[in-house]
Amino acid sequence: MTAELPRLSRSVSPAATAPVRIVHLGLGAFHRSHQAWFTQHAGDAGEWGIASFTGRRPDAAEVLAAQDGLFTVVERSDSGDSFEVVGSIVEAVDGANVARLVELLAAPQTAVVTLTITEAAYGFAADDAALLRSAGQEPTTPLGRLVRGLAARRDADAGPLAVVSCDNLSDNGNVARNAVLNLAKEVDAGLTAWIEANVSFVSTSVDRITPRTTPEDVALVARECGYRDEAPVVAEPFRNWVLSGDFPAGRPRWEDAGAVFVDHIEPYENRKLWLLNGAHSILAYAGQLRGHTTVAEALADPVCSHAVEEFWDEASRHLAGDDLRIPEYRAALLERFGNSRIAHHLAQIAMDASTKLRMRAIPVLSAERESGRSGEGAARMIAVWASYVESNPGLQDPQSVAVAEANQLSGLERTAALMALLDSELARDSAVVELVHKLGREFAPRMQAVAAPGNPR
Ligand code: CS2
Repeated sequence: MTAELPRLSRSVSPAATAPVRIVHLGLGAFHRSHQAWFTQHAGDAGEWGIASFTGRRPDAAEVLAAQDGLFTVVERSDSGDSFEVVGSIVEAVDGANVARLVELLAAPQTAVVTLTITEAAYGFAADDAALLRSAGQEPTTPLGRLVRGLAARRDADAGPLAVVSCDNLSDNGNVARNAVLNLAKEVDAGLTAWIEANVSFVSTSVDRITPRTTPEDVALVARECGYRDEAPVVAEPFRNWVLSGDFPAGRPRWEDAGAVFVDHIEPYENRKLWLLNGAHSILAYAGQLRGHTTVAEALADPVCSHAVEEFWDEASRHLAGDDLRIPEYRAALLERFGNSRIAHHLAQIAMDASTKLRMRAIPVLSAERESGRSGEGAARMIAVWASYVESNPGLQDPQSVAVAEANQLSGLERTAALMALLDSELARDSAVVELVHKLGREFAPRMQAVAAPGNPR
């Protein structure tokens, strides 16, 4: 029955093809439910097409290219689903096609580069630095490829542009700037000067819960929409985008779609990273240790929800400003997490812990200790991770070798070695290590959890 349906395409669902003015690196579900959705809903959407490049594998580009870049956003609320075809991605490209990236970045009409490359991809990649030095070889990481493209833009004298990081990192614009400048040095000294003068790095806080798409979602879209979409994306109704920085070559009117432009982004970033993402990380490890699979299931367990509330009380003390509306934000989060129709898998959140906890637990733990308190709520986030990796040593992590080495140790030594992957100073503080260790024992593994699947982005 499904096989007889027409495949989604621009003839099945007529959508104008806007000219490419945005290049995206990291074509995945979140990019499609967030930046592509906001671009579609900008008042001037007709002028802004996205060319979106995959990361490590070509698959997502192949599936999307076969349907002219179109895909369905399934907006899943407590009460039901609604369906919308998004057409802002006008070109879906294999990330390994660096020649196409270079061509687009050298084009003057390209004005914005957005990134969802995962938190871990902002570290320095020595291999890529070497590839950038050699003219005949192409870099393999997203930022290496971006630097190649920026060099081409300089050579073509194609003018300034904005790079917009949409990854869950605090100060992500500056982190992106530093990472790009470090790699650009490998090409030539003139490139760093050109980037400093011509490329604006915009910081953003992004938010929309986007669980992995399942075969059931694909079947649902076929049934409800009457076409075959091999790449629908499921998302909660809530979405948020806060941006801070310049767009020297222009940008879509994302504010028409609800995006907010601010001068100082840090309080918004911290509110989202600590309250939403921090709670996610607690639920990911504590929840799986206690036998749960999804965010909604874990939150319904009083042991887990208590751990979240305690962490939120600590974090909230360091979130200043009335317009942050912390009580309302917390209440809204409980509702969003409790949406049981969204099967947001804890295993999806658990990956890349060493990068995530550095952003989600450490700032709150440090701030609490500086204020003379124990920081037990934040320490528990680290403790449940430490317990989790004891029984799941294969958890994907950019520092997996160091995690495995720490796992060879035992007791306080092991806890200190894991802490050192997050913050070397706190790892030397024996009171903190003892606290984390003690809290971890309360969540000692009771079950063998399954290995985490690959990264959905
Ligand atoms: C999650 C985020 O996987 C994770 O680490 O905490 O992907 C989270 O769902 C998004 O940031 C929500 O906007």
